[in-house]
Amino acid sequence: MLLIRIDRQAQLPNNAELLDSAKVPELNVDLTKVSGDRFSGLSQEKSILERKLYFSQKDFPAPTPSDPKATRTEFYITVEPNQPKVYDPNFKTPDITVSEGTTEDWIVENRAPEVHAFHIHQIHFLVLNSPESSDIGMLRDTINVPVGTRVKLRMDFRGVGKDKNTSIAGTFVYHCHILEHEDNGMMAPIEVKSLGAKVSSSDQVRIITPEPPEMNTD
Ligand SMILES: [Cu+2]
Repeated sequence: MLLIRIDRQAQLPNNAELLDSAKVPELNVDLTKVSGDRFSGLSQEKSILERKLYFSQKDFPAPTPSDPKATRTEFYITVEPNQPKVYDPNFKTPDITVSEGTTEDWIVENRAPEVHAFHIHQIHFLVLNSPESSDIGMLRDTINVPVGTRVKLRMDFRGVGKDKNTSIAGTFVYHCHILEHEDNGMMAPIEVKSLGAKVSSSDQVRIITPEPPEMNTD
């Protein structure tokens, strides 16, 4: 199985948490030449659903004796038509539920006054559109979304590869890759429902985790 991890995060303003992955050499993938792995043919897949997500944030007064004008900021990543809320680690219901075996197109907008970076665990996406033209056509798990712009991503929930030894079923998170934002609410859970019948009991099912060891919640 070929695992492709592509990170281009050096341009992030707050990259203290990203030093390790920033050293990962960039990998340019010719999609037409990728075959026999779980990313094969993603550009030709038909998206079953388009979702719109957006980054936003809100400041609240948080005066202290030394700084009566101090504020704190809540950060949100929201899927329409939900209302913005900070991440609840004790969530009962995931914000998004998808079926393994599908692909979806997600538009991620930045409606906040600063840059945010969309990052998802467990899967990768194909960048269909981005204000950064060099992002387009790349397989990524992280992408910068500059202020007032949007990206369009083909999310690869196909999971079970042709060799049927991989599965991405389960619950995991997507979040802003800037640590301060993620820690202050900009994260949400997604559940990938198992393909079930398509994976027989004789198949060896293994959860793959494309995340390298990183600091903090990643
Ligand atoms: Cu952010």
